[in-house]
Amino acid sequence: MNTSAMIQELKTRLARHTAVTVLTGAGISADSGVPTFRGQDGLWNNYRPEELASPEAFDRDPRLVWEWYNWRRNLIRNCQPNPAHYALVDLERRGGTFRIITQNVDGLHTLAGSQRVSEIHGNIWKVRCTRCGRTAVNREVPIAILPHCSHCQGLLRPHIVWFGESLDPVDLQQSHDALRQCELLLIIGTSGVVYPAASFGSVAKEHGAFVAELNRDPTPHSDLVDMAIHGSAQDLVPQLLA
Ligand code: BV8
Ligand code: ZN
Repeated sequence: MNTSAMIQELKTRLARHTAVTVLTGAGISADSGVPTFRGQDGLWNNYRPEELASPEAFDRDPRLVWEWYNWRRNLIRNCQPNPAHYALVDLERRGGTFRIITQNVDGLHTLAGSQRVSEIHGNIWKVRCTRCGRTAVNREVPIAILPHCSHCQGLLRPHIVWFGESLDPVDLQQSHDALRQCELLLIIGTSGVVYPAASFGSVAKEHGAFVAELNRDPTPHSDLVDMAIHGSAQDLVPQLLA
């Protein structure tokens, strides 16, 4: 099936189905100028993830980790949602059961206006106290290094799920409910290598959903999903609603 025939089939399914779940990754924000993690120009090409995105790295050198997050906060604050983010806002407004599960920490889905969003890897604009656990929104760029909690003076860390850390149980529950309930799962712009999100396509499929992947490049899941469409998210996603 060629791309336009696949888009047409997805449009028909979207019009018919009342339970839709969307899993997004860095690829949906790439067109907004947020660097992806892997592949050419990926963030991880210059930095080893375990050196920066892990609790061990933060224990060893919190200053280095905060400098990396400051650099990313500075990049992301100038980025705006793109047509793919806005198309998902329109999709939610059509009504029915809907949830976006995003691995992105940039906050662009909510900035675009999406309501039902589970940010399963956290949010770069939130901080959390390593002593008392309080979370807060903090949009300072650069954030003072090293930032401290106004309640207990504990060291603040990014409110982000690092490698080796568990996801928030509420986010996990919302995600699993959405994967079990949906008739259609759209997987947009993720390389599908980071767990547990990498297993979400199979979970939805086991529960009977039609699973479609929209990605610029093939992924390890392209042969397992019901449909894989290649192209940029900002071109493809709006076409589904046109
Ligand atoms: C956990 C935070 C329980 C940093 C991130 C061995 C086997 C299986 C699992 C494991 C294992 N060893 C360790 C694990 C567990 C580990 C894991 O999955 N590791 C992998 C790498 C093997 N997972 C965890 O630790 C998770 N927790 O499992 O808890 C537990 C606890 C302890 C011990 C065991 C289990 C926590 C994972 C959280 C990781 N946090 N980031 C930060 O953001 O500051 S990961 C990082 O990757 C980002 O969050 C990112 O969201 C995520 C996924 O990446 P993608 O979004 O997919 O981005 P990527 O660049 O890879 O791909 C972009 C895609 O877009 C590409 O396909 C590209 O082609 C496409 N694209 C590009 N441009 C476009 C486009 N598509 C469309 N349009 C475009 N324009
Ligand atoms: Zn505190």
